[in-house]
Amino acid sequence: MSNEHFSSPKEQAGGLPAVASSLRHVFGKAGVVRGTKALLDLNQAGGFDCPSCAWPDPDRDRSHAEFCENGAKAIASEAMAKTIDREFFAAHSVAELMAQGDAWHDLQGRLAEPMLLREGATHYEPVSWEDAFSLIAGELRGLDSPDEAVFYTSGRASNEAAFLYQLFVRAYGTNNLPDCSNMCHESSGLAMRDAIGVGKGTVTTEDFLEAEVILCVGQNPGTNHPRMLSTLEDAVEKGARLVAVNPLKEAGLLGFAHPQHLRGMLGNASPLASSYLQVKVNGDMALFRGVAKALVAAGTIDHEFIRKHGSGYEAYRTLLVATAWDDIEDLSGISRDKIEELANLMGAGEKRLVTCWAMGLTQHRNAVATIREIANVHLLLGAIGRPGAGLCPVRGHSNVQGDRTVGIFEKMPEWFLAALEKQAGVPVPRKHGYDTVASILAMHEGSAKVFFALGGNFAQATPDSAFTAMALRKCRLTCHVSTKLNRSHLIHGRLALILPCLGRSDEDGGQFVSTENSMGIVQSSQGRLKPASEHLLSEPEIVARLAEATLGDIGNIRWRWLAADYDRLRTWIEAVVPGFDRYNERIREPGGFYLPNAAKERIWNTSNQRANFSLAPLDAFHAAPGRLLLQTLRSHDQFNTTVYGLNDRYRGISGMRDLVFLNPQDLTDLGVKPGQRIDVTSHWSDGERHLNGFRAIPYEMPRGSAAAYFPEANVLVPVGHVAEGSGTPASKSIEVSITPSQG
Ligand SMILES: Nc1nc2c(c(=O)[nH]1)N[C@H]1C(S)=C(S)[C@@H](COP(=O)(O)OP(=O)(O)OC[C@H]3O[C@@H](n4cnc5c(=O)[nH]c(N)nc54)[C@H](O)[C@@H]3O)O[C@H]1N2
Ligand SMILES: Nc1nc2c(c(=O)[nH]1)N[C@H]1C(S)=C(S)[C@@H](COP(=O)(O)OP(=O)(O)OC[C@H]3O[C@@H](n4cnc5c(=O)[nH]c(N)nc54)[C@H](O)[C@@H]3O)O[C@H]1N2
Ligand SMILES: [Mo]
Repeated sequence: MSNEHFSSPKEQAGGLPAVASSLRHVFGKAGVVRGTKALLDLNQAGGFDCPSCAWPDPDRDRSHAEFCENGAKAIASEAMAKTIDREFFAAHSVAELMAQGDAWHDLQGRLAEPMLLREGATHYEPVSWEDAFSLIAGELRGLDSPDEAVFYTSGRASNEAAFLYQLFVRAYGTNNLPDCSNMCHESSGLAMRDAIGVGKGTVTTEDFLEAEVILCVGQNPGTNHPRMLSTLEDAVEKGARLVAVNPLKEAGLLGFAHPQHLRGMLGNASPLASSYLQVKVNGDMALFRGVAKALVAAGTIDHEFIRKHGSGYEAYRTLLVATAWDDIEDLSGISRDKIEELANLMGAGEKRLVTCWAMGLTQHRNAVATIREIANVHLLLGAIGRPGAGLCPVRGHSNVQGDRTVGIFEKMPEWFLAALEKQAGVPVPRKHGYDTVASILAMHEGSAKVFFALGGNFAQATPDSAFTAMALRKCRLTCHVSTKLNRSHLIHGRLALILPCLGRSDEDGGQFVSTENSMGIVQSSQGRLKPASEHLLSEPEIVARLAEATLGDIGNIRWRWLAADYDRLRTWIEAVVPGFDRYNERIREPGGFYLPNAAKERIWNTSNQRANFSLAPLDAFHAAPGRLLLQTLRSHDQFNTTVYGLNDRYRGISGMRDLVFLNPQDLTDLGVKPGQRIDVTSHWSDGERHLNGFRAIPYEMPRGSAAAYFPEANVLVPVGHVAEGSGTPASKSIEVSITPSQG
């Protein structure tokens, strides 16, 4: 096709092309009137929270258009007036739908009525809500143990929906509550809880403006958190030095032309990163250990902080001394000079350092150890719990952090379970549940038989696509609460159900919900668009009716009464989760409220009540000679598994997703020409996995590395290859070999 091509990557993000792209998506899909209404309400006090990412809105001075290009795409996709109903499903068999691509699925429109796929049927058929709930309830009650059911959550569910959902699941009798966070920031949460006693970031946007140095590690904000670029631009203007750590040159880290400021519209970009370290894939642990070694050698550390708050410093110092620079340089791919330069920058001045990171760190085998190494550097500098300094894991889904806060976790701590039990007046199980990977394994071996999902696209988002598909197909029932058609509806169990729900931008009987962003701010979100179909139910109502059908009212729980008024749900959250005092009152204040964060106050809720250095052996994931290390990443035209289009503008890609980025010299050594088709094989202890006929695209990145788009490349990710401790699929360290395609 003539519109498929690749060219040089861009050196800045934003600008007029971003505005043009926003408008094309919004007006093209949602229509001019719905599109304009949605955009005007987006991220405004009293409006709805953007479903695209978890970056916070400015505390004050919200512009009339507080959205970004990719937020606009998310809204355009959700606010589509076009619907898919019984006629659509009668016209297209499941097999036909399976043959279509993810972008086509998204274009078909909003799911409009509950649909059932009977055993052996080729087509989905309509079903009433009542019958749908009694069918699921029957299946759930028919299991030998509640632990034979799995209840997945994706991070768009509101606090209210998520709280009610976990209450139902636990009252039913299991902690099998895997969520997208298992594949996302689980490694960050675990590392931070052990180091500083909270699993969340410790900074606010104000801290960015006071920082001297900001590190952006393993993150592509130009595409995935575009509103973060305006915060970075402001910080750089105020004098902060931004250092990017990324194997790939990403346009959004190089420069930013603010699409809502005249200067930016005219294409005048502000330079962002003052230095760009093209670390080897998975070389970050070595890089940060090198920084720590240099800081300790130079003596530019905060002795008082370490003495007063730290634990394990002496042993860590011994470890640093014993680590050879040769190993650090070899594993990180960054020279000692450059590492010392970075350490000098951090150790100078008042050590106001903010470190941000995302999936480039969390999805590796040693992810937890890598993030602990970053925490070590912050502890050396005392760069935590004071203005302009702290740790900032940049969350993905818009309410993934809130879902965790209100109980979506397969191993919630005892204090939460005890408080929930007391409030609900029903026993709550204590045995830990399955996380995402454990759920796949359990379904595959037949010990989990019902799969229920509150949002998301489990079949596409999870690793090892063929293995996971087999796991889902073994289930007695797969059931999805969804807004849009996706592949998880098509890779189904013996019976399958699609339960269509309201989205963020939809009017919900005048009620509002609440979400928590990446910085621990809880805010209200109220949609105002007329729902795409009269048959849609809100997520809380779906959960309540299912719970009622399955369990009836029990203990203190009157399901439908609770869900009928979200203030009641918030009262329950307040009773169970600390930090939500006067929830109903404070959520009505413009901008919402901050949840408490002990580490910000230098209170360490760790086992020893101190901030802990970690002492992990230095390592990096190695590919065998002749093989490469492949990472899976997002293009500019997708939200996770929702594919909006086939371009990746900043990386110079048009009209295609079936590609692998490679270092130009590696391409030559492989005997492959730019654009030529290649076969990719991943290697793991249990055998090989294949992705054939993709195109080789030259890109500036360290030798020996490769990158391909998620979800297509998930076929290559072995289900057993996970981050140690957190269980997050290591989908950014896949060992592969590449050969020219045959034929
Ligand atoms: N438009 C849009 N917005 C989104 C999403 C989306 O799909 N589309 N997804 C949302 C979600 S759920 C999430 S979690 C976030 C994801 O946000 P990101 O983490 O930015 O997403 P990825 O595309 O996975 O990008 C990973 C980045 O890490 C780099 N990287 C890979 N391996 C390494 C490594 O070993 N070391 C270092 N230093 N860097 C590495 C890659 O080159 C890439 O720049 O975005 C959220 N926002
Ligand atoms: N190889 C590889 N795999 C990855 C990643 C990677 O970088 N590489 N990233 C991982 C990460 S960070 C994440 S977070 C996961 C994402 O995993 P998921 O959260 O499971 O996937 P999404 O693509 O975000 O889910 C999209 C679907 O959610 C539904 N949806 C959208 N809005 C709503 C709503 O308001 N309510 C309901 N009920 N449904 C809604 C729509 O039907 C849509 O099709 O993928 C992970 N998988
Ligand atoms: Mo994520």
